[in-house]
Amino acid sequence: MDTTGKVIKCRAAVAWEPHKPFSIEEIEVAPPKAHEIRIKILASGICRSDDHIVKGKVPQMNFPLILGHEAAGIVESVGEGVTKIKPGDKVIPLFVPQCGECRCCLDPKGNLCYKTDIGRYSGLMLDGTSRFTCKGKLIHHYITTSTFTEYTVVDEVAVAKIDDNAPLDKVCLIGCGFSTGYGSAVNVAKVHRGSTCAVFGLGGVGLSVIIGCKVAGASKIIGVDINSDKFAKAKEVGATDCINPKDHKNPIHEVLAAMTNGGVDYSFECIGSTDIMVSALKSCYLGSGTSVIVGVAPSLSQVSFEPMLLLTGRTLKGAVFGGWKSRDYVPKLVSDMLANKFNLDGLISHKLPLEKINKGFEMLDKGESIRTVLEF
Ligand code: COD
Ligand code: ZN
Repeated sequence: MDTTGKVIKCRAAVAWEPHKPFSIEEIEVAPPKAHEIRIKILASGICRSDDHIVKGKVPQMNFPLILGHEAAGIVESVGEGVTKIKPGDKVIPLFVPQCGECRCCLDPKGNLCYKTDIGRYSGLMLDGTSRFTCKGKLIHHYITTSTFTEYTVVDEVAVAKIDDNAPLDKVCLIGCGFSTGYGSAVNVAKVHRGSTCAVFGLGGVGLSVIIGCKVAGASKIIGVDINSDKFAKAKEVGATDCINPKDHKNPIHEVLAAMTNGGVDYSFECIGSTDIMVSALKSCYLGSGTSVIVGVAPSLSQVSFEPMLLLTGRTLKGAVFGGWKSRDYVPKLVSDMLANKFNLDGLISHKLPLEKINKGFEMLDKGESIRTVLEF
């Protein structure tokens, strides 16, 4: 049945209010307006930042809403004026859009886009309205994506067309966690061949940083986590050593300095803790070490450290989405995966149907899963 131009009724996991489990509902998804694309979502990963919203850690967020931002699907229909993407194309929705026109998009160095809804949190399409309703109520969108639903509508600037051969249950991770970690290593830090690296936090994002360090040719990659159960997987994807701060009396930057002739070339904070951000900075070596903030700390928190750490040649950096300009690079990352430049299998620990979404979040909470991919 051709659904083009019609309202689609489908299942979605709706977050009605913070601190409540998701409820699976029948929703209505309006057709795409001009420069919008309606997508049938086939796989969506459960990411830590979705969990932050559920836990009410982003107070500006408008409820009810449909979360999910790490996904892949197939285009169902396109609105007027969409020329480069057509029904049947495989796509990844983008939580950092690329309009191609704003100051950031025109700057070859940055990857943010002024069209992003991160920070503004309107929960609406770029035209200021929503395409979702449920039981007669308006349901908000989430950071230009909303993927815990069988169908979603996304602005054209927030969609990347990918290779027809891409396995959607894997490449969904390129929509957030993988690209964030991998790009932090190869793009933001620019890890060089033969270098030493320390990765703090061995969740899906930290593991993706390790994959990036390995692809870049680092000779020593040290994983740091307070949960030693995370070490086996870290070694499987490329860590050469793993350390647990709980097993050491000395501060962790001293332990790392002893292992690396005075400090690592590159360190990565993949936890979201301001204390660890300082540890990571102290862990990189005097002269030219670089530390990259990857984790998102609680809003309004502050980091404080001795300026001498920077004066003596260290660099502190950060970026969202691994510094990738999304529409330009997501298709390339998918092609690199298909060419076996890296492998995402190790990052997916569980697969569940959409109905089991609450179970997926529970496992994330307990540290039992790396990435759970919901399949529709
Ligand atoms: N010392 C060492 N390890 C620790 C500590 C500590 N003090 N505290 C926690 N850890 C470990 C945990 O045991 C766990 O293994 C790991 O740190 C964290 O992993 P996860 O599974 O909770 O989380 P990830 O890897 O999926 O993501 C972590 C981030 C903090 C990077 C993530 O939440 C985040 O902020 N990412 C996104 C950045 C971004 O661009 N966001 C926008 C959309 S997502
Ligand atoms: Zn832009």
